[in-house]
Amino acid sequence: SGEPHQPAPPRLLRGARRVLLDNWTGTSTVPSRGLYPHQWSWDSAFIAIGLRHLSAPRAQRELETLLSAQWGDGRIPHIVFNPAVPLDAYFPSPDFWRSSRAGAAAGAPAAVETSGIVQPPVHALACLLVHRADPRTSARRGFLARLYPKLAAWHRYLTEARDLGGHGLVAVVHPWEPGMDNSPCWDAPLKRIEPAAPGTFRRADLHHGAAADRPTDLDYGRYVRLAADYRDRGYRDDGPPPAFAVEDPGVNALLIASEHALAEIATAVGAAPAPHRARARRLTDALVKRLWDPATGLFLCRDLRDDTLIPERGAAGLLPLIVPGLPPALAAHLIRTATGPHFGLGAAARLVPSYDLLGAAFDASRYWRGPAWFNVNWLVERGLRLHGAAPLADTLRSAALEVAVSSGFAEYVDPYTGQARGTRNFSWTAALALDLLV
Ligand code: 9WN
Repeated sequence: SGEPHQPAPPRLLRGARRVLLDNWTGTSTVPSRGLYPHQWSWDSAFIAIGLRHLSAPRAQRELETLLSAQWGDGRIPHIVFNPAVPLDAYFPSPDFWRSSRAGAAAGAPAAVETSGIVQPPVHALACLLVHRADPRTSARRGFLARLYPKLAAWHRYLTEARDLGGHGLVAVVHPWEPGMDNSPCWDAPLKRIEPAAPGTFRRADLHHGAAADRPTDLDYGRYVRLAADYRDRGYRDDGPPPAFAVEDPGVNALLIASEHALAEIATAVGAAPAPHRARARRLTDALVKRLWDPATGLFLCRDLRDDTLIPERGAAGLLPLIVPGLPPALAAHLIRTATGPHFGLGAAARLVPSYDLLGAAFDASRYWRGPAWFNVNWLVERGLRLHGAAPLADTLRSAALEVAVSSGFAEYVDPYTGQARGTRNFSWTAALALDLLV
C-alpha cells in the first residue's frame, strides 16, 4: 500500500483515541471488544497510563473500578467480570471461577464476580503516573489518598501470602498470572500437570482469533486444571505447595518499580515512604540473588518445585530494566543481551520479541512464544532510558509507534516484520503508543 513509512502523529493520535473511546464501557476499558469483553488487571494499569493523556479523571476511574473489586486479603483479581456480558462470551466465565462463593474465606467481594488469580502489579506505577498527569484534579478527588491503602494491601498480599519459596520473591501459581500465558518458560513446569479432559470445557477465544496465533488445546487443559484446583482450595495460598509455582522476573521487577512508586505516593499523602523504599531494596537483592543468570546475561524464571532456574530466554527476563535500583553493571549486561542475537533489538528484530529468536520453541505468530507485545516494548523503552541508553530507546520508540499504527493497534506482531497478529484495536497497544507519543 502507499503507507508512509513514518506515521503522521495526528493519524496515530486519532487512531489511538478512537480505540480507547470505543473500548470504554462507562467505568473501565475492555482490552478488546470481541476477545476480552471484561476488565483485566494489568491491562487496566497500562490503559490508564495512556488514557491519562486524554482524560485524567477517566484514567483515575479505570483504576478505581479495578480496585473496587479488590479482595479482603489484598489480592487484585486478574479479571473483573461485567455482568451484562453473556457467560459464553469469554472462557473461563464467572460460573467457572465462582469467586463470591469459593473465595469468600479469602475476602472475595460479594457484589461483583472476579477471577481468583492475579496479574503483574503495575498498578502503583500507573496510579502515580495518572496522578502526575493532573495533580490538581487528582488531589481534589482524593485519588491517591483513597488508593494508597489499597495499593499497600495489594503489595502486602504479594510479598507475604505469595512468597511461596520463602526467599523474599513473589511466586505465581498459574501461567495466566505473569500475563505471558503460553511462554516456553512454562513448558517444563506445565508438563507435570494433568490436563483437564478436552470435553469438560469450551474455549471462546477461537471465535475471535486464528488458532495458530493462540495457545493450544493442551495448554488450555492445563490452565483449566490449575485454576480449578486453586478454586477448590478456596483460593488460599497456605497449605500444601501448589503444583505450579514459579518466581518470575517480570512480576517481581514490576512489583519493585511499583514499590518505588508507592514510596512517592506515600510521600504525597503524608505517609512514610521509607518502608516502601526498604522493601524495594530487599526485593531487588532477592531478584538478583535468585533470578540473575550471568551465563545468559538475563534474568530467568525459577521453578519452585525443584528450586532450579528454567533454561529458557523469555522477554520477562529483560523487564528488570524498569527497576530504578538495578546494579548498573547488570543493567549494562541486560542491554547487551537485548541487542544481541537472542532478542535482536536495533538489529534483526523490529520490536523486542516475547521469546528468544534462537530458541527451539520460537514461533513468530503464536502469542507469547515469539511475537512482540507493546507492553513489553514500552517497559523496555522506559528501562533503556532509565539506564542511560537514550539513543536505543529512541530507535525502539519510533519502531513501536510505526508498528502500532501500521498493524491497526494489534494485540501482538511478528517481531521481524511487524505484521499484525491476534486481535486488532487492542487497548494497551493504543494507550502505550499514546504515552510514547506525548
Ligand atoms: C487470560 C487481556 C489478557 C492479557 C494477558 C494475555 C491474555 C487472557 C487470555 O489476555 O490472557 O488472562 O484469555 O488469553 O495473555 O496478558 O492481560 O488482554
